[in-house]
Amino acid sequence: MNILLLSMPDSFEHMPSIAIRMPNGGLTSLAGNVDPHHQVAVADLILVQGRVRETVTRLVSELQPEVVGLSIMTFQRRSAGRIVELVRALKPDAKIVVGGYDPSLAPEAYEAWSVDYLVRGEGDVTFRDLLRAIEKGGSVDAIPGLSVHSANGWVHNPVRAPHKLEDGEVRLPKRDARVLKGYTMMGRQIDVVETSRGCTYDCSFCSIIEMRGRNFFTYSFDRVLDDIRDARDHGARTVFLVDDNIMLNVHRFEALCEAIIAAGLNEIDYFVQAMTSSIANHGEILAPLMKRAGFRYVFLGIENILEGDLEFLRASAKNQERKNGQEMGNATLKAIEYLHQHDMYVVGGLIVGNPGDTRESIEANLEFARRYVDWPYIQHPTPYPGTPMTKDFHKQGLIQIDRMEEYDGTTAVVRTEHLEAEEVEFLRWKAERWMKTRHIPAVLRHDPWFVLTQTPKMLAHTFRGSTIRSVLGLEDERRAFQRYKAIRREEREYV
Ligand code: B12
Ligand code: SF4
Repeated sequence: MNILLLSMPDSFEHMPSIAIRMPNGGLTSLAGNVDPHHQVAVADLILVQGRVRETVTRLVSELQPEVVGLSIMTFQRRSAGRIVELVRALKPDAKIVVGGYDPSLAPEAYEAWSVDYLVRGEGDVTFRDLLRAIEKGGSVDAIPGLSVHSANGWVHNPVRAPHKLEDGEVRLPKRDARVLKGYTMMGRQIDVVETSRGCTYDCSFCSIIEMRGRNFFTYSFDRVLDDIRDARDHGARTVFLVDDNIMLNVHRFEALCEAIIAAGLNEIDYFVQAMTSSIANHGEILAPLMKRAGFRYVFLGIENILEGDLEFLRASAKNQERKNGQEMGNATLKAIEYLHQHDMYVVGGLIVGNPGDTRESIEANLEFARRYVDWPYIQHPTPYPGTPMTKDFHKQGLIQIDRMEEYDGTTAVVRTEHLEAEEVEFLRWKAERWMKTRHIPAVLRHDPWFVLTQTPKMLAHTFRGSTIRSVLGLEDERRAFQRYKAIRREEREYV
């Protein structure tokens, strides 16, 4: 069968598509796990953000897919709905399947859509089984993890247990299935690689636990190294390790760094998401090893520098520094110190706008980011479907916006007990633009051509809505912020 898999075009403030366009790892994993006789095409629509309709129309007409699959995050739901309508109009007999975080966590939102199947949780085996059933005209009743749109409404089959990755059940992703080009991380081709799935923490804002429960499964190093080689052979010079929590087993992560070095794969730049506690508590050994293995950017889930906010986010434990088993306090500064000592850059993940936040507590976090992080990745708490945080926000009546396309993490959709959502966003927006400019010299040293050719566009993006007058203080910055909000609203019309 011909199969077309699409990831959505929507991006958010910290991933401007001028500079960062990453492949969707889920879709290439699906492509690698279907039976080999199928023709699978993967199209990451982030690569054609300004030409979505034309591209989908062309692909459907060229490939004549019998099955079309869409991978959807919550803030991409509206675009996904429009793409489903387009595909339905172009090829009414195609079976349409939706999967990923949003369909898994909010299946009820898809009930009225013109889609045939919804895959909940990991899709590698569920999708393979579904294709087998469609091809043979067999029953889909016994496929765990699948929801089926029948004449009498939706039937939700039982959940599928998370895949045990060590046993080879999940095969390598198939990068050859990609039909669009242009993946980049500031001028260098980027790819994504998984080494594990899952996490055993339960931060209140994170969708991962609702998606798959609290568990942690790992791929063998042989498989991981093969995957990195495959990414490199397909042109990648930067690899993002997309594990939910790669630092959960620090000793395994150390061994992974050693394995990358031994395999000579350390000429690649690596980007990873890390827990501050792991880096702070093991930094002496870990940080120099990471540097040798090629790690360049480390996204630190700092979340917040204030204890009260960390408690609300249920993120205190993963931000705890320990010595000889004793709790020593917040691990953040220690972790940053280790990374900086070894010339790695800190992408500072902070969440501001929590229920108890005042102007002063938000400013304290912004000041921290200004002083210590190399690239700010400051977000607002966002009530994604099914998370404990969402329940809290509903209970407290703090949700101000329910338009899902605005749930992108940098649009404040909830208020605090003291500040309106829009005020929270204004504070972040005002501070963060300037922080981003400070990283230009570091990128210039690494990727001079990218900086020389793309800086005007990048600055125009970062400062969109601002004018010379507003930058010089001759115009109220709130007016510039309102212009930014209006531009952002227009940008969201991807389809
Ligand atoms: C890597 C990652 C990113 C990367 C790369 C994204 C990319 N291009 O793939 C970057 C850094 C860019 C990113 C950014 C964002 N991300 Co992100 N990201 C992740 C992360 C860590 C891993 C995702 C991954 O690759 N997993 C590995 C693959 C194999 O698994 P998978 O994608 O889940 O796919 C499987 C199933 O979902 C299913 N499936 C998926 N699609 C489909 C489609 C079909 C048809 C079928 C059948 C099955 C299926 O089968 C796949 C194979 O088993 C997750 C999870 C986490 N712990 O934080 C968050 C996560 C997905 N991101 C999230 C969010 C919110 C964002 C942002 C909006 C803001 C942010 N928090 O940073 C931005 C927006 C991105 C943008 N487009 O601009 C949320 C999504 C929540 C939600 N309910 O939608 C998550 C869950 C994190 C969280 N906060 O809880 N992200
Ligand atoms: S540690 Fe990371 S992956 Fe695990 S629950 Fe918290 S935010 Fe999610």
